Formats: sequence, structure tokens, C-alpha cells
Amino acid sequence: MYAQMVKSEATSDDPELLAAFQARIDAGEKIEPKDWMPEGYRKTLIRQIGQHAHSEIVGQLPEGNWITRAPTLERKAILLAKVQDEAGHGLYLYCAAETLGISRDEMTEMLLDGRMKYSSIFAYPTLTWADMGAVGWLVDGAAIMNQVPLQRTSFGPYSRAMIRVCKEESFHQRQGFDVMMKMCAGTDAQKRMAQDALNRLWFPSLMMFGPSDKDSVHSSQSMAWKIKMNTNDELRQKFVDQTVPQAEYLGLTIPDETLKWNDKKKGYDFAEPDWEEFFDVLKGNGPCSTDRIATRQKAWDDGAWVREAMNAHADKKAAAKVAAELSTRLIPTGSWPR
Ligand code: FAQ
Repeated sequence: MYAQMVKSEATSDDPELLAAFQARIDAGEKIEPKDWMPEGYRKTLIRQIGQHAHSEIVGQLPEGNWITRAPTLERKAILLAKVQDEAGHGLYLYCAAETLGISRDEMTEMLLDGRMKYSSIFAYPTLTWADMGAVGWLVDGAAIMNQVPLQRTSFGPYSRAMIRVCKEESFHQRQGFDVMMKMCAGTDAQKRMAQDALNRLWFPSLMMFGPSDKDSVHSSQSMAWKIKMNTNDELRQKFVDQTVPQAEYLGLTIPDETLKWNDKKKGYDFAEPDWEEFFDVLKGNGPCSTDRIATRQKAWDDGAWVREAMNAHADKKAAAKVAAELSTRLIPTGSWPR
């Protein structure tokens, strides 16, 4: 439905402008906030960047849960830094979306009332310390696979935000793999914990790339506009091909009996996630969906007084500026009382 809407909005724009816009995209030029853009391009970006920002913010919750329970001071400091990075990613992304004419407040309200989504992966719980390793290894690994190409996306502010985000995600992925290496070299119980984390998070990680290409509503238009650089299935395949040898190195088993190297395609054949479960999570029925939104709602409500105070301060400063300008215009400086 959205694809149809995007198409009709795009065609309702002046065809000459549309052709010139597409030519800029095809030539690899960056589109900047003040440039002309089709309404559908703007809306698609707000949807994708906004959802991406919400994912970074909601994504802090499953990890924040483990800061007080990290096994050593060093692990605590590392996890704390990672969670702070995710907050920073959310903020760059909200800023990038704001250049398209929507405010962070509006986007937050849309998340809270269900008009905007966050990544399905964060609707799953983190049950043990090994999940902190698996989140870094698999979830950040999937995020990097998706976001490295987005550094070349056509919208300037989004592509520039992605450059910094990817550098930090790469550190996150390595810290997760490091936790997994430690667990896998530890006691039998620790290794079992690592295997259990992989078992629970493998398919939800594959879902992060979105539905299979045949069910992806936005891919073709988004790729024509270079908002997306690859299809969902292309990136999922690359992720599997990269991750299987890493699991072998750890001595862990990917929970997929059908997993097999396919020499013809030079990649693995693998089982699809349960798409029914995926679409159910998208409807807000994931194991932690209610809790995640309730936590964001509480943070939003608790922060209301800060937003009000900052707005009042900004209004006061603006009023003082206008008053100062008026007074210099009305009273010539030479005649100011001494
Ligand atoms: N979860 O037509 P498509 C991270 C929705 S950041 C929820 O294929 P599209 C960092 C989609 O919105 C992770 N919804 O859609 C971190 C659409 O619904 P709508 C976030 C999903 O946009 C790590 C419908 O399904 N990354 O992890 C999902 O072309 C550790 C149809 O799908 C990004 O956001 C999903 N997994 O492709 C933080 C990257 N997949 O909007 C903390 C940027 C699909 O019409 C700890 N985004 N949907 O109602 C993208 O690359 C794309 O938006 C896709 C989806 C690939 C996610």
C-alpha cells in the first residue's frame, strides 16, 4: 500500500523535476535537505531514518539491563560505553531526519502510538550474560552489514551519519565477539550459555534484514532512489556467509540443520526465519514489545518537565534577543542614558 502511495506521490510531481532528480541520483550526487526532492523520497527517508533512530534508542534497553550485572569492572565499562554510543547514534539519526521537516518529538510520539517501528530484534529478551556477547557479535554484525552500504546512500545527512556510526558499530561487534571467545574458552557451563544465546538470537538476527525480497514493499523504489543500496536477501546472505566461519572458530553450532555450503553460488544455503513470527513481532506482539514501549513511554513522560523548561528558556532567550534588537532600533546608540 505504501509503495503505491509513494509511486502516486512521485508521479504527482513535475515530470521534468522528477527526471532531473533521478539523474542526480544516478550520477551518484548527494541530495541535501534544501534541495528539491519528491515527496515520496522525503517520506521514505523519514520512515527509514526515524525507524533506524528509534532502533538505536530502544536497542539500549536489552543491553542496559546488563550494565549492573556485568561480570567485571572492565566489562561494565565497555558495555556502558557501547550503550552510550547507541544513544549517540540515535541522536545523529534524529538530527538527520529533522532536516527533512519532522521534529524528534513528532517521531517519538509516532513510535509510542505505533505509527513508527523499531527493529524487531529488540523485542526479544537478553536472558544471560552470553546474550551481551551474542548481541554484539550477531546484532551489531547484522547492523554493520546493513549500514556499511548506507554510507553511500543518496541523502547527504544520512550517509554522513552512517560513516561515524559504522566505525563505532565495528568496535561493538568486536567486543561482542570477544565476550563470546571468552565464554567459549571457559567452563562447560559458560560454553553452553554461549551456544544457548546463539540458538535464541540466530533467527531474530536474520530477521533484522527485513522480509524476503518477494515480500519487501519498499525495496525497489528505495533502491532506485539509492536510499537502500542492496536488497534484504542480498544482505542476509552476506551476513550468513560472514558469520558461519566465525561460529566455527568459536566452536559453536548454528541452529540450522539445513545450513550447507553451496559451491555454485559460493555462499551458504540456509533456513529462512519464521516469517509469521516476524510479522507478529512487527504488530507489537514480540516477547518484550509491550515492555519496550512502556519503558520509552515512561522516559518520555518523566522527561516532560525538562522539555518544558528548555522550551521556556529558549522562548525567554528569543524574547530577550528581540527586545535588544528593538531597543537598538528605537533609541539611537548616542542617546542611550549614561
Ligand atoms: N524490524 O519493505 P521492507 C542496530 C518493516 S540498528 C522492524 O523491506 P524497508 C544498532 C519495514 O519498516 C537496527 N520492522 O522495508 C544496534 C516495513 O514496514 P513499514 C536498525 C521491519 O524499509 C545494535 C515493512 O517491514 N537498522 O541494530 C524490519 O525497505 C545493537 C516492509 O519491509 C536500520 O533501521 C525489522 N527488522 O527495509 C543498537 C537500518 N524489517 O515501515 C543497539 C536502516 C522490515 O512500511 C544494540 N533500515 N520492517 O510500516 C533499513 O535498512 C531498512 O529499513 C530495512 C527494511 C532493511 C530494515
